[in-house]
Amino acid sequence: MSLTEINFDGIVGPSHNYAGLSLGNIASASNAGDTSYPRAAALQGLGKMRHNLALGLVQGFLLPLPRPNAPFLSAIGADGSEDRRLLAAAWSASSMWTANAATVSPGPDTADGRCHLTAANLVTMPHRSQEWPDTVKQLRVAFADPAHFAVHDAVPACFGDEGAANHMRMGTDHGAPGIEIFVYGKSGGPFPARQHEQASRAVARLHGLDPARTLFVEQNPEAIAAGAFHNDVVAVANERVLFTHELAFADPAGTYAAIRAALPEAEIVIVPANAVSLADAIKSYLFNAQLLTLPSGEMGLVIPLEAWEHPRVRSWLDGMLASNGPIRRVLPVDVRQSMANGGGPACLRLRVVADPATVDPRFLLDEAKIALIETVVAKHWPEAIRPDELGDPILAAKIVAARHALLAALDLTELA
Ligand code: SUG
Repeated sequence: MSLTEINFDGIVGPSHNYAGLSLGNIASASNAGDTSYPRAAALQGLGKMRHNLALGLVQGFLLPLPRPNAPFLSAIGADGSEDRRLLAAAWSASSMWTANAATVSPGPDTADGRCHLTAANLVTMPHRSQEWPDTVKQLRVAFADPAHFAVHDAVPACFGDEGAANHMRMGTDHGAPGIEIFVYGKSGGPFPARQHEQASRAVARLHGLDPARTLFVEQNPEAIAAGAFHNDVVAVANERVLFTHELAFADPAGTYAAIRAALPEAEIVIVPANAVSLADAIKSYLFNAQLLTLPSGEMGLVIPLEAWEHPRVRSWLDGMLASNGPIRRVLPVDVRQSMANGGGPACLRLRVVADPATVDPRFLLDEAKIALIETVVAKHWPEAIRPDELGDPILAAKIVAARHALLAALDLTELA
């Protein structure tokens, strides 16, 4: 049994659009009403998957969920004609951000030795709250083997849960027992806290985590107020390394001390606000990066192009690379269509540490399967969607057919 980190990226769905639905997510608000490019968006996402596969890493994917979601509208007695936001919610392709699909605790951390996944209820945003029943259905296909996986329904809606975006795992090696850090929030100025402490504690209990290796840490309300609607906008961890903005946590010194006490090997790379302000961090998405252990053993940071092109962020990165720190490579990728809705490289992936042989192989990628998906996307994904087209029945039929074409190509029609 060889435990490996597998990144499951969300394929950007054919209804990808900019509806400004996420209060507290500055990119979503500032690009509201723009024309979106679903085909280009999906190809950019696939380009990132190819990039990471070529690094020698194991890469998987999760499918877009069924949209437009007619059952969602009928459950609230709406047809979308009187409220464009409800209509847009039913058309949202937000399941592409699979960091919010679930929280994952790998087998070495759990009481029964299985990898536990709890779907995130995403209740704070109506357009995201409809994701989890279809997400859990898909997770139960991908991780169907009960000897290795346990997939839990979302925790009750009284406690907001946003999944892996507010959860970090550290350890000496992916396959060794790790520490799990749950980051919850209290509202930041005008913006809601999406991750509630009780949701984090519920997930930790459901997963059978060892309390001595589980930390619950409060996010800095100042970071939420600046637009860090998820912790993964200001911090990312991999194995023994935590890469964080100095203003990410409500009590930074206490957080670092607790991490070092639980994991003496921890290395904490702190970016000071006088080098990269919270505003620069959130605009550039420097921390919404994939911090990856490459086959050479070195760590690489897959960042969005926006971070690479940001002068102050670039100069901090140049300094980091010139120093003798644990992050040895910086790898920029183009995911601009997703970024314009507040989703960087880290939002687009769900990390699962498991033996790839225990995962349904239909969800794992190789170069040939990426090329196959690209062909389907190029043929069926709409080139562009203007906001006033949401609700159009011809476009709706095209979006449904596009997803079905993908399911057929991947032999996953049971998820139709
Ligand atoms: O939940 N954007 C997503 C972005 C999620 C990013 N994920 C992580 N940080 N892990 C969100 O705010 C915008 C949709 C719109 O406005 O059309 C949106 O849902």
